[in-house]
Amino acid sequence: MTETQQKTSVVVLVSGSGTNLQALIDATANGAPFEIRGVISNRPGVRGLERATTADIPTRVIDHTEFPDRASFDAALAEAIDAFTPDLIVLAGFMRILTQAFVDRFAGRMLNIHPSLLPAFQGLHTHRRALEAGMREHGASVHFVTAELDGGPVIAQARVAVEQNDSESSLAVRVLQREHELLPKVVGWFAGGRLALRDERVWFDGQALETPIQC
Ligand code: NHR
Ligand code: GAR
Repeated sequence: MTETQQKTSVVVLVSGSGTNLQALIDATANGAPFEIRGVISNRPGVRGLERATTADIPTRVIDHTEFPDRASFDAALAEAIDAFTPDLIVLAGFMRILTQAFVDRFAGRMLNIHPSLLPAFQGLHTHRRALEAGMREHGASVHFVTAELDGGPVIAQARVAVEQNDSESSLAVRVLQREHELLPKVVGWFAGGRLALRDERVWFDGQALETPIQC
């Protein structure tokens, strides 16, 4: 990237502690090819908002409980995002299901990090469900967001071995550590122009991915 080129601008959506947001902030402080233009939370007062403020990143709260339905919440969220004119939207621990209209508006430029080896364990409580299913391997995935919940094409995954004595929280901690490497890496690829969503597939360096990249 030359000096005169703008960095890829990112808006991060959070709902909670924001440790994945922190990993992105730390990456930008270490020369990553993207900048975080804004952080938006659907919940007031969460740690993710504090992390943004500490890093001098503008924040917005769009509290979903103040809207009568998903469509009106999503319209307000889209407006808040557009005010930052980002190249990319990253869902980092964002906990609201998004409508088809919202997803279509940002098609091909919205990523989510999900705490499972997709397509296994879409939805919530993934660590508990992986343990209950007796999985020996678990992990996290970054995918393009489509209307199908956690069903968009997967870009990359990080795998974690499940230990005999793992609890939901011990497993979550190890997966989260890997998320913190995985997410900045994939966002960096997008910023470098290496990633695209086309024909419902992930393209990486000009080739359609057959399987997710293993990180
Ligand atoms: N929206 C669409 N259209 N497609 C995806 O792939 C999405 C999405 C919105 C969020 C993140 C996802 C995850 O990684 C995500 C992917 C929330 C729920 C959920 O059930 C499920 C999956 C994800 C995020 N949310 C409840 C709801 O009614 C609320 C739960 C809560 O507030 O705690 O929206 O796991
Ligand atoms: C992460 O494990 C993320 O993958 C997961 O929530 C955690 C958020 O942590 N996301 C979801 O479950 C989305 N429904 P963080 O707020 O510390 O980044």
